[in-house]
Amino acid sequence: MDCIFCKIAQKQIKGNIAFENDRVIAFHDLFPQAPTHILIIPKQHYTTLNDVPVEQGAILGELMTTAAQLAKELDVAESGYRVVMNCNADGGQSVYHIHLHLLAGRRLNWPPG
Ligand code: DGP
Repeated sequence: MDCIFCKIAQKQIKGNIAFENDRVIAFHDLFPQAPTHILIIPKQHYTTLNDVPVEQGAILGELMTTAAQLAKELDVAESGYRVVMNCNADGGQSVYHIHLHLLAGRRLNWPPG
């Protein structure tokens, strides 16, 4: 499968890795939209959020708790941060391997564009 994030997870392409365990890997976004912009992905390929079976939903919780842990380590947990998962075209998804964005380090606007 020709998936750039699978290749990063499998170390076929170099990523600036912030965290890794058996199930998830987190790396810095190539085109950061904030001073801190990390992508947290499952190592297993799911194309969109729609493709995660309910019985495998625990991985989504792990993406979130990994984001919170990274926010603490990067000292942005108290100042604040945003976690976002875009889904399909109207959601702004451009890479079709699910990923949670962790954005921090500046005041983020709401509503998003
Ligand atoms: P989204 O639009 O939600 O699918 O976000 C995809 C993000 O992935 C976007 O912020 C840019 C980032 N990105 C795209 N290609 C690469 C890559 O090869 N390496 C890294 N680290 N990030 C990438």
